[in-house]
Amino acid sequence: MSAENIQHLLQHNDAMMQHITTKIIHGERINDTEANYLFEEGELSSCGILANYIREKKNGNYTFFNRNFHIEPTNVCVFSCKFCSYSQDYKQKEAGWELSIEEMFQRVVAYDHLPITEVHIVGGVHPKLDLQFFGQLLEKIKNYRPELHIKGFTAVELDYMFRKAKMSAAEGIAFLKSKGLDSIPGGGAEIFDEVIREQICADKADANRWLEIHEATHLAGLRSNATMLYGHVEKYSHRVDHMRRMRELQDKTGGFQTFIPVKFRNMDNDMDNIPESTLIDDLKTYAISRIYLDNFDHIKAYWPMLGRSTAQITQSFGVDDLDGTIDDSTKIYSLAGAEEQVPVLTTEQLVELIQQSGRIPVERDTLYNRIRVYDSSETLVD
Ligand code: V47
Ligand code: SF4
Repeated sequence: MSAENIQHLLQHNDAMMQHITTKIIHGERINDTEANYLFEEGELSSCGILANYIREKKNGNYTFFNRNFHIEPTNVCVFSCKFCSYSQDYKQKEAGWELSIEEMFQRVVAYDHLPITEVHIVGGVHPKLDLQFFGQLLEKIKNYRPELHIKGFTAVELDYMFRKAKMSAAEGIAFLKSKGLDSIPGGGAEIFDEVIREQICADKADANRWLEIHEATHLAGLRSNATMLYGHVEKYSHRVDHMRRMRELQDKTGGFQTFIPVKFRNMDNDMDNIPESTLIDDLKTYAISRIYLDNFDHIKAYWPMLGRSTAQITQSFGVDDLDGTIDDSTKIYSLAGAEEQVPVLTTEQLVELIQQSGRIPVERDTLYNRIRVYDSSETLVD
């Protein structure tokens, strides 16, 4: 079906669309001009057909998910990103929280009898929580549950920890790896363009530093993810520029696992006058990222932010991975006006949601090893 649809695009009355389609059929990468063209002129349906063709070529009819839970050590943050509805120092509107190592450890203990495979640790940048503190936390979790994959700390958090410890990125990553860190998440990338970054998150790690930390992570043998915060003050060309820098690093290291377009939500932050992106823009952004990032294996949608129905539809626009599973209690999105104020979905519900979209759910671990493939009739019983 996907191949038949793409053949029709070769007869499209738009020559650029025919050209892009031919490239994709031959497995060639599109350039920045072509990506910009898709954003500016591409019809949603055409972008969807191309993205779905690539998605099915790379990942068949499978949609991945994993069972994880979040720990947010603190919402106190030294930075002042304008889109953030979360940071306490900045908003000074409610008491911040700061969890002790023991309190965070007890969150892990609470999952003792549940078959989760990953803990995702991410939070604000607290001026007093340092590399040694987080090293101790990692060590305690690793000693207690060695098989639990620890995905922790955005490049922004790491930048601050490493600078304070006077360590290079390579030294800092090596230290955290020795304590139990297994991979790093994709947050903090926002939009790389320097002028836009100055407007939305002027004081935190810049694009080069974000890329440097991810490169050091890959060179240390750990994988990481990449994100893009879209739908605020940036132009389409900034999205393409952002993805180009990701694609270039991926060519160099191959260390990224997945790309996650993150929709800007405008509730209760300093950018609340900016209207949110439309569903059409959301779907096109997923689709074009799938088309452009030919060296990324996976495109992930974060369902608590988009809502369940939109997350279902994204699976026809390049997405092959849905994040946010059994107990996603992260606050950064619900405070910004995410669709799902209490983002909790049982594994059974997530499996059903994927099956309703005509895809085959696959439970994966963080590194995309398959744990369980659900055939069309199967739902979870444990
Ligand atoms: O970088 C903050 C975003 C990100 C808002 O790697 C907002 O598996 C929308 O990157 N509207 C951090 N977004 C979270 C993140 C992430 C999420 C899920 C999975 C993974 C992964 C990574 O949260 C920040 C920022 O872009 N964010 N405020 C807002 N108002
Ligand atoms: Fe701090 Fe992250 Fe919020 Fe920026 S987005 S203010 S770095 S918590």
